[in-house]
Amino acid sequence: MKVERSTAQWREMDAAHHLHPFSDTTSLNEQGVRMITHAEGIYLWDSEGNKILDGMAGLWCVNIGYGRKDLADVAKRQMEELAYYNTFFKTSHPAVVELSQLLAEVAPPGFGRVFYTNSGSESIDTMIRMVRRYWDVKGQPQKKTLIGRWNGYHGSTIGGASLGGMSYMHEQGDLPIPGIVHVEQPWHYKHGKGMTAEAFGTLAASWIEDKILEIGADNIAAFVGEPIQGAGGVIIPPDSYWPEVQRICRKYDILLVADEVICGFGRTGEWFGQQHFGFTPDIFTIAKGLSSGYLPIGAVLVNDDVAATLAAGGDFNHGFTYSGHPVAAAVAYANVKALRDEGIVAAVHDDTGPYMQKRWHEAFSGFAHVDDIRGVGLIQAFTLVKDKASQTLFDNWGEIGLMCRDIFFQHGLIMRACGDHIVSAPPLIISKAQIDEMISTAVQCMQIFEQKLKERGLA
Ligand code: PXG
Repeated sequence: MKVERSTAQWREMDAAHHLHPFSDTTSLNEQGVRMITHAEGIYLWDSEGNKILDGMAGLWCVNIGYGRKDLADVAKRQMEELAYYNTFFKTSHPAVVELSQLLAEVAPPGFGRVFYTNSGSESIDTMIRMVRRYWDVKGQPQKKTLIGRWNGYHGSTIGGASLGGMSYMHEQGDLPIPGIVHVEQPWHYKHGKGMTAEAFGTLAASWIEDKILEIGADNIAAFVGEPIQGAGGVIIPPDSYWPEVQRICRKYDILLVADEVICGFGRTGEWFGQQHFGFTPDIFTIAKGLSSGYLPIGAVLVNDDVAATLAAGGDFNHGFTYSGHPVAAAVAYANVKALRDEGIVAAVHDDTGPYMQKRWHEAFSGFAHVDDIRGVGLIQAFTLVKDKASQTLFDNWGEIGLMCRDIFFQHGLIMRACGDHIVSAPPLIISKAQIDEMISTAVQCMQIFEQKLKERGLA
């Protein structure tokens, strides 16, 4: 957008008129926003000309990297040809049909059908309505309750925020809605002290079984989880967890839903997180990497049983004006095709993913206040701790994380603090040299951070 104003003018206008997501408007407006004006590859530039390495791929979404002219061309052509038409009343269009077939190709076998939304949150709400409809059609309408996890994140709509396990979201607006319950997350470091990873994974899965037995399998519709919890701080469950969760869901005839909004489209080095962990859900939700964030689009993929059951029920009274929007679908198609045909997902699996994990572990293991260093593919994290030997976390969860995050930001590197977890998920096109650059800046920042901890008497 070519509008020439000064940073100060933009800040003033933003403060006057723009309500930001997940922000304290008063303190944000006092500090003033950073204006991001353009981007290329893995880098952003702000209105003062500063170059920033985006270690978060936007919000875990710009998998293909910024500035792809071919995607812009596709959008322009599609807008000129068919800017919009709906798919409600016995019509379809080439862009959405082509994308649906391509998704069936890249998805694990058996996921041949897709329902479109405009975001991850809408995908979650769509999924909630789908699983409840599924059990209605199956003649078991009492199977209505969904199980989510504490510290899971499934979006901001009323359904998504309810299913997620963020208590600070539940506090605002009387959530969760009825019919949604939570179990503890599979965070080994905190909840499985002294246990082997394998034993802890099995234990964490058993909490789901406990909840099923408490509420009654006849009342449970589905268990829903992110293969790796993203916004919760990159919580990577032990390998024993997901196969055991699958076994439990099958045993009690409960649908298994994977929320692949962050893990999907190559983040773990596989196309979907479920493939990394070796489990097969009945339904999975996607968004973000589907279009690499170039346009808003999300979807829900269902297996043949769910598809057939929904079909047997006749009308499924659900949909959005922009379900399968032609421009978003055309851009998503070009994006997914490029992720596949340019070998971008394969490179994360074979090359840059393993390299990042090696460098990440080596670089941070020497810091006195860094522990639980972890990662898969191009999603990684560590946790800031008060004392490594006793595995003690800092008081006031999140305060130290923000201090650390701000140091990265001041030094031209974006990583996120999720509480005191420092997380990163760069664009999948990041090269090994760029990984080196990212790690070297991060190490410098961590040295400054540990010095600051000392100055403040926290270390
Ligand atoms: N599921 C998962 C697993 C997500 O990560 C959503 C659903 C909702 O998607 P939409 O498109 O409605 O935002 C998400 C979104 C963060 C952060 O701070 C993470 C998300 C969104 C905003 C911020 O880490 N994830």
